[in-house]
Order: sequence, then C-alpha cells, then structure tokens
Amino acid sequence: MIELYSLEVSTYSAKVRIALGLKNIACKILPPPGGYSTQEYMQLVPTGTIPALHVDGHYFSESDVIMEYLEEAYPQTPLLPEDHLLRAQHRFLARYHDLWLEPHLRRTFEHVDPKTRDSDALNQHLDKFEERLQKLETLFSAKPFMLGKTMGYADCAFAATIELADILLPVFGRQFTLGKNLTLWRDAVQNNPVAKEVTDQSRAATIEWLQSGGG
Ligand SMILES: N[C@@H](CCC(=O)N[C@@H](CS)C(=O)NCC(=O)O)C(=O)O
Repeated sequence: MIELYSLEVSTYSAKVRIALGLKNIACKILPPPGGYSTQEYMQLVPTGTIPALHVDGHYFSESDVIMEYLEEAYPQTPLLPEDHLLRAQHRFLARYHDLWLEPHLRRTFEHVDPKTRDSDALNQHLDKFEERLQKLETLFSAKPFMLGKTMGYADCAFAATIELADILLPVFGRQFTLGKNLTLWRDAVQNNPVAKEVTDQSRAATIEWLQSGGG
C-alpha cells in the first residue's frame, strides 16, 4: 500500500489528503519518520518536507507532484477535467496557491509569539496575503467550486489554507473577510464530507499548535 508522510497541522498535506479521500485511494498516513527536516527523514525524502509519498521504495515530495502522480496512477474520480484549457486553469490556481498566496501566510508563523515578533516583517506578509486573497476572488467564478460543479485539483489546494487564515489572521488583530465568490466556494467545500473532515482536523491541530505557543 502507498504511504503518505503527513501531519494534520500541514496545509500542503491536507491538499493531498483531500485528493486521496475524493479518489478513495487506500493509503497509509504516517508522520514523517524522525520528524520533518530531520537527517533521518531527509535520508528518505531529500527536501525534508511534508507531504511526501512512498510508492514501492520510491519517495517523492512536493504536493503538486504528488497530486499529478495520483491523478495519473488513479484515474478514478478525476480531479482534472478532460479539457486542456480547463486543466491549465486548475493548475494555474494550484500554483497561485503554492507560489503566490500561501507563502505569505506561512511567513507569519515565526511571529505568533509576541516576544519574538517583528511587526514590520509580519505586517508586510499580512498585507501581501490579504492583497493576494482579494485577487483570488477575481480569478474564478464559483460554480460552486472554483472551476466546476465537483471538487477538483484547484479546490484541494486552497481548502485548508483558507481555514488556517480564518484562525491565524485574528491572532494578529487582522480581520478575515472573504468576498462573495470565495464565500460561496468555501461553503461548498465545507459541505463536502471529505474536505470537511480533513480541514476540521487541520483546524483542530492548528488551534492546538497556537495554544502551545506556536513554536
Ligand atoms: N512546496 C512544498 C511545500 C511543503 C511545505 O512547506 N511543507 C511544510 C509543512 S506544511 C514543511 O514540510 N516544512 C518543513 C520545512 O520547510 O523544512 C509542497 O507543495 O509540498
């Protein structure tokens, strides 16, 4: 059976776990051996990041690479449509998440503890995140999912990150507001039992992490 190295607190892992659930793929979910970024784990997964997939002695990371592998190796319940242009739109939105939006939220983690907070650096990332969230509102038109009537590749990318922003922005005194499009989309995602279960676990793990001081 394939194995996914993942932690509930990880939004990139949540993306892949939602895809596994939607496609009903049998997969063992495990924490990274030794913890992420450790020498022990990097012997298996050179980047040291989660998620990573283990298939027959082969290990690879990068959530979008794993998503593409799952799509090709398990064609049931496709998360990418047949139409080439729509496929490109899904991939664009998923890249927008990974390269343009989420990294600014991630860069706030180091400022959770007020004792070590650099307010200027923090505010720059919060401003960028909010700006790019507003832009995301204009990049699709909820159907109710980003590009269609069923959950797809693009939707998996944002599901846990939006829930993380809902929890994290108020910690820094910022308001979490979504436009009409993203609100419709978020409701649809939260009505999907697979996405709800994964994002609920991710929310609970994030709250626990914050309560422990966010270190
Ligand atoms: N681009 C990577 C990002 C993955 C990532 O940053 N994962 C975090 C956890 S959510 C991680 O493993 N951090 C450990 C590190 O950066 O060393 C992907 O899409 O898989």
